[in-house]
Amino acid sequence: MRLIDLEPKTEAFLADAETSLAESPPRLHSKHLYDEAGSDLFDAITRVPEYYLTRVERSIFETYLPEMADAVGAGARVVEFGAGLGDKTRHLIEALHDPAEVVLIDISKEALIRGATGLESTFEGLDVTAICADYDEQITLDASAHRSVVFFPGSTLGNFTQSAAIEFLGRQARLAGPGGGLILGVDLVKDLPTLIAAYDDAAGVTAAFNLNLLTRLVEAGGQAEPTHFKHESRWNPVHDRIEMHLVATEPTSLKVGATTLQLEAGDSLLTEHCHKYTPARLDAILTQAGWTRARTWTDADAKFAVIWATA
Ligand code: AVJ
Repeated sequence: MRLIDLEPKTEAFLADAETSLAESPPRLHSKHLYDEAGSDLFDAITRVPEYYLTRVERSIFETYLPEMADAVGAGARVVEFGAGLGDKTRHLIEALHDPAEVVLIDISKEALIRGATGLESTFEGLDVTAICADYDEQITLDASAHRSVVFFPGSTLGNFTQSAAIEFLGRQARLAGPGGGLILGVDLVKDLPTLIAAYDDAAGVTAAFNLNLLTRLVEAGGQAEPTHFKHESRWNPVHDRIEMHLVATEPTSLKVGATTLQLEAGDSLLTEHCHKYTPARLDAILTQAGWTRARTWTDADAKFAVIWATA
């Protein structure tokens, strides 16, 4: 296994919070949700009944992996954004015809090394490279005779605004090069109650995930009163996205570095947005990024889609 270390300087959570809380409207960035406790909570979210995304995507892969393997073709270089720890990566590699190489890209070095080492020991003879880098980084790969296929499952694209999604996928089109491919998992627009519940489960796991951000802020040395907030999932119809908010239930203040923020009951902090796509909106993004959608695999209720696009 080869490790290429482009890890950015740890952007201090506090410094980032100091800036983002001073924005209007105030916010905290979703990337900070995934500390150790947050990653465990997200893992638990994927198992609550309301959060259909992981389950439905898995069923699509189970049904259509052979078709995906045919679309990808033999001898591919798979470039995955994510640590490659899960079943998704293993099942994809297993299904592909003679995969040549896997490149994993992730910001979390520890998870990355674990994922890369695991793949290497599972698939003998597979060439595994791990790149520790931010998704914002323009990654360049050695020239290769192999077709490069970017793998970006899990609807993680949904965290990007439309312009950021175009930028990200545009970089991946340049990375894959002409003839390269993309396997992308995206969540689709659907009825509101289903969407709202997926981000506000009855057991309160998503609420705990969101509120953990305030606990983290206090642990890092900021001042906040987590008990003065509640979790809310809201639909934003302008951007077709679910937004997670931390809503003040009483007047409260936050203080981080030079930023002091006074909130009244009902005021909120935006912590994450999860875009949902229609085929038309997805195509607009893909086209502007240099991709052409060639295949779409979906479940019987068209909740989620896995698409195959070519550069
Ligand atoms: C990890 C970004 C795919 O948006 O569905 C789940 C994150 N946040 N519940 C999503 C999340 C709250 C998740 N992604």
